[in-house]
Amino acid sequence: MVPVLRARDLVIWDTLAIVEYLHETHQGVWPADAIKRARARSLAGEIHSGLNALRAAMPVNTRARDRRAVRSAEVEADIARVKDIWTRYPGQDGAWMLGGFGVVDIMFAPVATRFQTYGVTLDGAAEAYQAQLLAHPLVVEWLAAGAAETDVIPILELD
Ligand SMILES: N[C@@H](CCC(=O)N[C@@H](CS)C(=O)NCC(=O)O)C(=O)O
Repeated sequence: MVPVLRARDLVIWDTLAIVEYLHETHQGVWPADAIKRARARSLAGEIHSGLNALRAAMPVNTRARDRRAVRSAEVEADIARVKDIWTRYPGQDGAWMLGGFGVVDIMFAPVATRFQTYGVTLDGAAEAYQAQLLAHPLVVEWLAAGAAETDVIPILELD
């Protein structure tokens, strides 16, 4: 499974374990302020272990467009929750989710690409945040790496 971080002899195979390792070895991974850090960890937790209907119905497929996902009531509720988060947090304290660009923004990037893939439209602050996230240099680099892949995973190719 991905993601995996290999750091010398160390292999770390869980997203939050990777983030915590990076936090212990680098500056600026989580917000410096304890309250913002707690909020950031709560939001990251929603991606790691929440928004389950959205994640199941809309597998990440960054190269695809105009794909149709079944939008059950549970999926719509998850989409509404993402819209709420993207309307409420960015801009409160700088352009990104909780101050500087960080873990929470990175963890929501695969949601931004899902909305592109499955034609989920946004408006207002949520739309602006999605566009800004998709234009971040690290996200652009990640999407370019995906575009260069030639493998296709059939179960992720919804019509
Ligand atoms: N707890 C793990 C879950 C990782 C996970 O589910 N990875 C998925 C993609 S997001 C994967 O690699 N799926 C490939 C597979 O199931 O074969 C984490 O958050 O890092």
